Parts: sequence; C-alpha cells; structure tokens
Amino acid sequence: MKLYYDPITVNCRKVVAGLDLIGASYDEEQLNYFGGDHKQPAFTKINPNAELPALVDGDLELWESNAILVYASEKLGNKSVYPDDPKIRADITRWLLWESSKWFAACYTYLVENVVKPILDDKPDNAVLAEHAPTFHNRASVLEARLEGRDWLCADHATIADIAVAAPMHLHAVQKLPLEDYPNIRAWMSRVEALPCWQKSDPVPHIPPELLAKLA
Ligand SMILES: N[C@@H](CCC(=O)N[C@@H](CS)C(=O)NCC(=O)O)C(=O)O
Repeated sequence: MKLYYDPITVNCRKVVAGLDLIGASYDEEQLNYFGGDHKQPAFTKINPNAELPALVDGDLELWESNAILVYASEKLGNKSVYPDDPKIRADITRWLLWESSKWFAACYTYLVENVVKPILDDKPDNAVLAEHAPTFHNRASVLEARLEGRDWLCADHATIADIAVAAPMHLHAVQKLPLEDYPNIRAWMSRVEALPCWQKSDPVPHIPPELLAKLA
C-alpha cells in the first residue's frame, strides 16, 4: 500500500494515526498541501477531488480517509480496532459518517479562522465564528452525550471511530474550539492524545517554523 499525504492536514493525520493503530505498514509519498501538490495532475489522476489523503493498493485507488481506515482494518483483519460484531460495526460506521458529514465541518470553521488564516497572513473573522458557534455546540452536544459514562466511542478500547472523530479536533487548542462546556469530550480527547499512534502522528514537527511562528 502507498499513502499519499501531507502530515500537517486533518484527514492525513487521521489516516497516519489510524493506520498505525491498525498496525498497517505502507510506503508513502509526501505532498505539500500549502504548495498545492494535491491539485497537480500527478495526484488528481488518483483523487479527482484534489483532496488529501489517498491510498493506492495495486489497482485500488482509494480516497476518503474513513474508507481508507475501513479498508486497512479489513485487509489486516484487525478485529480489535474494527470489531466484526455487526452491531459494533454499524455503530462505528455511524460515527465515521457523522464525522465526515457533520463533525468535520463543525470543527473546520475554527481551523480555517484561527489556524489557516493566520498562516496565510489573514485575520480570523469573529462574525463568521459567532455565526457558526450554534452549529458547533449542537454537534458537540451529540458527542458529549454519547461519551457520558464511556471511555471510548464504540468499544471498551480505541477503535478507528475514535481516531476519525478526534481528527477534526486535532489542533483544538490553537483552533480555539470552545470545549469549556464539554467535560466528556475533553476527557476522551486526553485519552486519544495519550495513544502512541496519536503522539507519533503529531503534525507540529512538520509545520515549517516560519508558519508555526504565525500561530504564537
Ligand atoms: N472527506 C475527505 C476530505 C478530504 C479533505 O478535505 N482533505 C483536505 C486536507 S485535510 C484537502 O486536501 N482539501 C483540499 C484543499 O483544501 O484544496 C476525506 O475524509 O478524505
């Protein structure tokens, strides 16, 4: 398997951490997201959406980060991080879909305003953040309720669902995600952050110092 990715992006961090949790080894090709490598024909012939990451395994060209996690789990036969009990699989599928259809967007506005814009020498737009806040809180409340009395989302240990749902929050401090009212999310995120796969996929060492300085 060969992974095309840039370690600084949300969905690439998700896949790098997830493949490690799964125990999958792979070749890699790093692309430069801010340099626009993902928009070049060499990559868009793999992913016509011009989005990172993508995984190639023989004649399979796979995009969508959550599909990559499911594929690698099944290929490796890892039934710990992707249990084969139909109800647990359905539950994991539900959280993967929720992440990509609702949670990613809920967190992404904070990433754009508080991280990407400063990197591009622009200022966060507080009006955009204020308008978006009810959407974030609506979705965070769903996750907060799910985590009541649970250490992990779908099992008594970390699964690919935890990695997928944590990814959009991966820079939550600099993203300035408003997590004050969500003790269950904060405690769960601390557990995710203690996982070796999460620590090894930290994007910060890959961010050029001159860009990092703009976030200080
Ligand atoms: N649903 C896709 C989203 C992929 C995505 O949005 N990737 C971002 C990086 S995290 C990207 O490459 N965006 C293209 C761009 O900003 O030009 C997935 O989960 O793989």
